[in-house]
Amino acid sequence: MSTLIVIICIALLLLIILQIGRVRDLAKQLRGAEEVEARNTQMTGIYLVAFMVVFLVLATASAFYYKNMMLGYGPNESASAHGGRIDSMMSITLWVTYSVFILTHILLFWYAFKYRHQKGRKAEFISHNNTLEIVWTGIPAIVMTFLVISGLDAWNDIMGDVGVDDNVLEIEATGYQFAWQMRYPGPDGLLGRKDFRLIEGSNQLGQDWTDLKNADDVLVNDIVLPVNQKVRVRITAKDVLHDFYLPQFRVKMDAVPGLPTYFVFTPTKTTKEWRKELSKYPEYQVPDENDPEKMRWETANYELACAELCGVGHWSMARKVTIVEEDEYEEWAAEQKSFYMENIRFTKDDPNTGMLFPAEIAARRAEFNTEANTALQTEDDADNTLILKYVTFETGSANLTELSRYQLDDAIAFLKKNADVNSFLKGHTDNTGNFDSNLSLSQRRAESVYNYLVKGGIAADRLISAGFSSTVPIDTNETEEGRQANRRTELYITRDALPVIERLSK
Ligand SMILES: [Cu+2]
Repeated sequence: MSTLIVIICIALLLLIILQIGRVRDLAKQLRGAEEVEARNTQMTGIYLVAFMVVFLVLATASAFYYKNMMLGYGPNESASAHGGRIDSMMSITLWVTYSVFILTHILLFWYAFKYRHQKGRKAEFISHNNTLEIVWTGIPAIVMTFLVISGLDAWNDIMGDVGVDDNVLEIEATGYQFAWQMRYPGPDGLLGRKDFRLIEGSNQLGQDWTDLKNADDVLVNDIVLPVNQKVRVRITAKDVLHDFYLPQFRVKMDAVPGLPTYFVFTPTKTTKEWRKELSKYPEYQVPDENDPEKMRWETANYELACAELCGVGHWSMARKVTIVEEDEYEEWAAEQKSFYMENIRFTKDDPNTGMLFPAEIAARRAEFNTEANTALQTEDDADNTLILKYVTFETGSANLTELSRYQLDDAIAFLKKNADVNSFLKGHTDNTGNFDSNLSLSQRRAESVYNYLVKGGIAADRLISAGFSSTVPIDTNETEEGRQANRRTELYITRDALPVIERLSK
């Protein structure tokens, strides 16, 4: 229906134009063609000049009216150290093109009026004019040179990498369909090695766990950064092209599978400061659509987006970016958990089970000392049995594993510090296999620990050891977990005399 109306309107319009033409022809015949023609050209010239004035005024006014939507103006001021430079280049280019736009349009319309057809006036014939050629080639060339050179200079500055001595926080962004995976370096400040061949269900980034720099790396979805800190973002992608885009920071770089890129920038405004600035603008003084209790400026967040049309879920790649003060950042960083420690450590994927990290050694020591001191504090000695859960043996033998020494060293240190404490080492097994061989094994294992302590400088008269085979289970022997709990070495500590051992036998 509406199409029909439009077609009819166009037909009527054409008809009107046709009729006007006819009226003019008639008028010409009546008044003399030349006079009518002269008047017409004059009127056309005047109309053109009037149109020029209205057009240029409206164009300028609308630019001012919408200036808060332009880069670098109003709420769109940049929030990074280099961003102002990009904005000022945009601004300079805008002013240059605007001046040329105004000038050329004034000339265009004014000349159309000034050089309109007039009776008896003849056009001047100019074959060539060197001055004009120089002016209209020279001026644009100079302006372009200025724009291009200052642009190149800014480009080199902004796209440059970090120096050797720079204090830089390096993080990593990996784009995939359809999200960003952010990786932080953890307390060591270094990102661990990656290899795409290691990517699997439990290792989405392909981190190489044999590289210990990976051990404290943190994986998060949203970005948190300290203000005024130089940040280097390693940018990469797992599947298709994405683009790491932080609009408010003027950061934009393609994320290309197989080709690592980077961007170095320094955020200069915290989210809080930015929100405060936004609160000055009417467009932010309206209730937020998603949270009508609050104003738009109160809920505004910096964002990370994907600026490459990468597939159907492209829109969902937006992530929150929060810029905070240095101490707030430290607090946040301290709360983050290492992906490796939480998900990989001591699982089948962990290649480092043969060693302990300093933090683990310290934690186990603290745990042991707390347990031992608590046990000694109570009058009753019945609860003085400590399970040495990190003391383990090679399968079927009494040879201590490499990692057992940490807890045994803790025990030695504890006994040295508490010289009045005696201890009884007890070996236990589960109920699989022959009772006698279990008894012998449990005795030899307890002795192994005994020997280690004596070697470590604990007087032999403060120690006794015995094996109990499977006679003292602390868990069921029906499950593997239960049996594992039953296979154990215990350290009984007391300030009293040690009991006389009744050796178990058949
Ligand atoms: Cu994308």
